[in-house]
Amino acid sequence: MSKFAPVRFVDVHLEGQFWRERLDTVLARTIPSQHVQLGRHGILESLTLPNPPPPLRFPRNDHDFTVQVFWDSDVGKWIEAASYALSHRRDADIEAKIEKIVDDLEKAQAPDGYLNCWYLQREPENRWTNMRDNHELYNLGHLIEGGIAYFLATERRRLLDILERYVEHVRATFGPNAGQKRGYCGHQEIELALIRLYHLTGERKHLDLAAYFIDERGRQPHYFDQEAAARGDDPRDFWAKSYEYNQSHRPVREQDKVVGHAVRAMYMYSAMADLAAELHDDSLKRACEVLWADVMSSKIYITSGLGPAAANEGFTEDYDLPNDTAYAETCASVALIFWAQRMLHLDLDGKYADVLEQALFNNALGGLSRDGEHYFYSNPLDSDGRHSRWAWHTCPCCTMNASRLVASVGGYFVSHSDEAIAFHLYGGISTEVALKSGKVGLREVSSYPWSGDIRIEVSPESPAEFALKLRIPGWAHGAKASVNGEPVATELSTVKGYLTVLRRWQAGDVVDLHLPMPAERIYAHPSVRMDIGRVALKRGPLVYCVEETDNPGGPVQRLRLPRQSHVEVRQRGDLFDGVVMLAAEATRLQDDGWGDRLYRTEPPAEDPVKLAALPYYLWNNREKGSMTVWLVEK
Ligand code: FUB
Ligand code: ZN
Repeated sequence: MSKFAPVRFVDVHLEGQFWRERLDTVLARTIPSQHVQLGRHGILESLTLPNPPPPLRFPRNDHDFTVQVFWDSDVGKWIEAASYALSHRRDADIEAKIEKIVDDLEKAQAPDGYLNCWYLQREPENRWTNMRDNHELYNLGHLIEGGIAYFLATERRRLLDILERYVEHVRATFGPNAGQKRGYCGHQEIELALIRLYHLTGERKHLDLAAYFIDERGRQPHYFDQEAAARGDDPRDFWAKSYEYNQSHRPVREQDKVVGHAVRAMYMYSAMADLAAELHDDSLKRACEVLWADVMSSKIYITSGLGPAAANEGFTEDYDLPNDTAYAETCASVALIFWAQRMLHLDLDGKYADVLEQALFNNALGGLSRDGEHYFYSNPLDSDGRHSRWAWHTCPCCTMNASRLVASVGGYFVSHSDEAIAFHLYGGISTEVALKSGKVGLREVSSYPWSGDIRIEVSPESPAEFALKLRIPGWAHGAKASVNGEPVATELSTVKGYLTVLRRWQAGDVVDLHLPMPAERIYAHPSVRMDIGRVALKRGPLVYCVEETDNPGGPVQRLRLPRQSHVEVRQRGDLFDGVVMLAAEATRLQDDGWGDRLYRTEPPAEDPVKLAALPYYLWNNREKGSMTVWLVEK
């Protein structure tokens, strides 16, 4: 297995305009405004265990469920995102806000270490009785990730200490021994958090507990059946009807189809990939590869959205990818990025980085507005104009997934082993990497994703031989590279999506990489019935859409793009601080002369128009209006 590990985001300086702007927006606007929203919606107050508890803000639904059971996770995710922000720039006000939360959690913690504010406040006698639905370990997982991030940013370990006490309580509660529960959480997340805790502390017991939860999942007799019976419920009354919903229908190594709730699935696969790497477990690696192949061959949107259905917030049948009703939750794409990064470090294969990049620049980035204070939860690829960003949500999970992703995005650019450096993403960064041969300064200069012209300055502290691996994205045909002006045999030296330049490097060496970025037409497999006769536009990693704001005159669904029409690339310096748009001659169906008829024998007239397409992630940042990704092609 490859020994590549990512360079941490704190060690990667974002210098390019694209990511600098997103990061500054998240630091200055998203993180503070999210704290305001957590306060406004009663989430911060819930940590103080008000007695008597206030009425529910979100009454229990028909399945007796309220999103308030996972409010602790929203706090954990905010701490994580805010701490990533602190790693970039200390901020006394944000730190005071986190300290207040830590005070509340410290006071709330039960003497035995248990710490779940919902149960402590509202049903203390029922803890650990409904693992299937009530997110107790999911909440802990997000708090752990927050505690780790806060410790790394500030070296303050009070929150981590509180959570480690809680983890000890969990370790005593769950396990194979007499008196322990052989359970696991209905919403995976604790597993990857425990692995991160293991990485931080080096304590093997955290890795073992993560492995226990993964190995136990889906075993018979089924824990969720037993637990339901113990509650006096009939397990058959489970609203989702199948344990595919939470990927506990079979032991994880026997799962070969991606099913159920998309976020749960992606968090679980991320943990499986982590465990495969840590434990050299080929059966887990193989399961991940099979699941990866399944989702990539028939269940992912062109924008890397996952999970078409709102009913289970997840997957349905193969090729079922409706555009206007696409759920494609922002959280699921962020979690796909986690999984893809872990797969990439199991096996340095550009196919994983391609998906990571595709998710990042399209579905995931689309989840956060330009102003940094509005969000998409679901990310349809077609809208009649009614789908709009919101400032907060009854279920705010996606908001902090967007902020924690952007605040730590530097961690996805570069990896290294003892003798090699690998660039996965481009966009203007500088960093320093420690190889066996010594330190190497790296500066990558580009305006990626707008341009594929990339320059990398390599500065070892003393001349040394090592391999520099540059990702050649799957979409880049005819890439060219040179070192100090001397061409490199790019095609010959590219294996599994990475161009390897092995040489004795010295300070001042410069690599130029050219990734051609023409506008491309993309077609879906004919089994995707919704996209038959349609075409999408793409350039580099960016999927484009047509939005009514740029194409006034009625719903954009009436536009038709002739197959022969040349798609031009247009710089627009005046829009969103600079953006590359696409333009093409097209036609628009007219409704003149239809009167009140719904059907007629003559087709509608068409007028010529110039179509303008915008990167998908930027849509709905101006006036409301219709939008579509898949255009009718004629
Ligand atoms: O259940 C916690 C989170 O809320 C899930 O990950 C999202 O899909 C949303 O349902
Ligand atoms: Zn979400």
